[in-house]
Amino acid sequence: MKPTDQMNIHEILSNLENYVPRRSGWIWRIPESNAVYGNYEYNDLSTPLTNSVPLPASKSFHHIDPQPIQVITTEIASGRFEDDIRRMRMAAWHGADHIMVIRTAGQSHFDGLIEGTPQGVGGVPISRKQIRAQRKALDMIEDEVGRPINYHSYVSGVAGPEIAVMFAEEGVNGAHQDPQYNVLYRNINMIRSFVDAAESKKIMKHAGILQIDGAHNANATAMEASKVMPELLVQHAINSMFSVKVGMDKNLIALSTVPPIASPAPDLKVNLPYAVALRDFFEGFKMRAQMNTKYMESSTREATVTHVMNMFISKLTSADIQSTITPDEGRNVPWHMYNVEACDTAKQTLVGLDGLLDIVEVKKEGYMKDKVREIKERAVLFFEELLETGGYFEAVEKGFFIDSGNYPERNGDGMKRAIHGGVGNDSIFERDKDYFAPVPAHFGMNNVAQYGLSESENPSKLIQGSTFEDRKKIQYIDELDESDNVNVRMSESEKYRMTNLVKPEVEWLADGVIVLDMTLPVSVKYAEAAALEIGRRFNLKEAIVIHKEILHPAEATRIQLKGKVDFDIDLTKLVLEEEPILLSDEEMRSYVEKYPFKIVAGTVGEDEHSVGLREIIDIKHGGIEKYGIECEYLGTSVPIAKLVDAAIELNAKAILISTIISHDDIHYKNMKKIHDYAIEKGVRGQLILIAGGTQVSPELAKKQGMDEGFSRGTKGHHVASFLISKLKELDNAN
Ligand code: Z98
Repeated sequence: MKPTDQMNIHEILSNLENYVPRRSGWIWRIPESNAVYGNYEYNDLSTPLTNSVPLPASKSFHHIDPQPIQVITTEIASGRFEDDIRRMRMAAWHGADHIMVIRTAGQSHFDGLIEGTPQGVGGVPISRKQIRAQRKALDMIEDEVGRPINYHSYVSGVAGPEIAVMFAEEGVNGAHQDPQYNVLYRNINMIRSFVDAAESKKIMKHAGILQIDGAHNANATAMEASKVMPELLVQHAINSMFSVKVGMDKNLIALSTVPPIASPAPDLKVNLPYAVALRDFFEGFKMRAQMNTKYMESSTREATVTHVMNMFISKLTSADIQSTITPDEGRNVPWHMYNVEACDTAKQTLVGLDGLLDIVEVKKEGYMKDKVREIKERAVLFFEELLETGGYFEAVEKGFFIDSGNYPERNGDGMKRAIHGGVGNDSIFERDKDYFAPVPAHFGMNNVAQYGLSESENPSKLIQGSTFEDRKKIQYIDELDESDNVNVRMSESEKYRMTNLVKPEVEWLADGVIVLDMTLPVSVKYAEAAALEIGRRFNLKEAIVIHKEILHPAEATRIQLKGKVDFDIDLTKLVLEEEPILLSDEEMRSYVEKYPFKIVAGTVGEDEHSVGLREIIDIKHGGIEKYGIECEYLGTSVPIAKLVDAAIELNAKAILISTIISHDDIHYKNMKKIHDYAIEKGVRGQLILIAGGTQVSPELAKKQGMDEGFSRGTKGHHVASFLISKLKELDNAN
């Protein structure tokens, strides 16, 4: 795959039945010791990428792209796995190496695997074909970025063990697995869920799959998330210890932790002691830190600040995986650009906080000590009461969990589930004495002795290998539904796939979605209606307001409006502007240092508009002075002759003239005048003449005798690049 080429999804889908994932198991980032990038030494980096998109500001730091040590997660959930593949590639280039694919709504209740590739709602239907295609794509993407990419989805619901087997077969590297999730959030029978979990965990262990638990869901569902802190610790404890007992390594057991509250509450005062208490209790386990989404509204700015605040805690408490949920959760629009932005926010923050723990220390006395102890005590008391009640099942039946009281306070609004209730009730049977499963990863009693095998032997050898050892035994089923499948979807958008036609896209190829961002000088009530009317006049289809922000109750409202355009753009019909050749800052500085030169400048004719020209000259906004070019500014409304005479007297190499006024083409007339006067004086050959201004067309300026013209949007960098390139050209010519 070439970095300059788009991914060919057809190619990924072809010959899938024979594709063998190249590896299984989770891979952590590799630390980079003694990392030096540009002028800086770093303490907590991982090895760099071979292909990536650095942060925008890296341009001022020799284009470096240091990668933090934390694994970075992005959640992908568009409903069309084929379009998500392209999003995965973008995210990987921005530093994501944990791609979490959210499942379609309702899949938890499917009692078995599904086949084919139907379209999903709020996520993709997890199927073998979908998983295999995405893992295949990620195998290619990880070659491209030069870093292993962990692929992740969910081992939950009534088909948990079946999914775990499929994940092990298909090289999935991480999964959420926590029976409490089934019980509390999906009303799946608790006995069934715990039995299934034992089986699933055993399989995940066999395949080296990292497990993430489900405690974060209590943050999201609790009435007040700070009140469930004791319960969160209890939930983590139950799932972690269960996993350890099944045989998983602590190194592959991750706790899903979310800071419970968000600003304007005092974020750090609550979230930091909680994070410290968690680390104290669960030493040796891994932490997957996720941002707080409970209090997230549709403001991307607010969500980003919460994300950054949360990452400060991650860095202070050494989280291992940093999840990046985007404001999409707030407004339910899974967009490519927000995946990319959130990955950049994580990278920027974590790299920016490099070395934090070598600089500051979290206090172990006073407020922190008291608060951490209080959280731990509440959690221990909660657990003690749970045991006294008879255990987890009885406690759930009594509504211990997701209660909005701060334990030991209880408000009686917890989520009660009956031990003998829920989906899949009464579906667990005791194994017969001669029960035998010819598989290498199996929980509990397996009567291998009856076939003359010892405990240490792999029972699957009796069937010449299970699907884990012999891939030929895996049943690959392609599409089952004729109308709801990837081939049909792709044929509908084929016109836009790697062709010269383009439509805007935020979610699916050629969905045509764009966002208009506007400020309306009225109250929110009118602003919303006015924005929709603007959408109509823009001919936007399905326009809806996705964000409104009061700038002042009466003065103004900011609105973001989303809608679809129904036209496309033919790339072959576009007139592309020639890219200016820009020299690097270093190259320009070293040239001027070696060959210092001067320029003279002024606005000409009767033009008093000096701002543009000063921006081009003054160092303040990156003008040409910055590179060491000496500038003699002669002021405004300078006569043409004065500029040329000054240039001769000062031995300047160039004259910069500027005009905004363009009545009667006065700007072009002045250009011609200065060119002619320079000829008359016999200096045109040794002077570079440049004209700038908002109404200047470079082509027309050149027609009037200028060496170059610059229009709107010009920066000092452009002018300096031109000047120095031209001087080099003249030097070479002489
Ligand atoms: C995350 N932001 O992944 P359904 N098990 C657990 C979960 O947390 C989830 C599922 C299963 C979240 C995304 N989490 C939502 C512990 C979902 C998914 O029933 O298929 O939706 O299960 O961190």
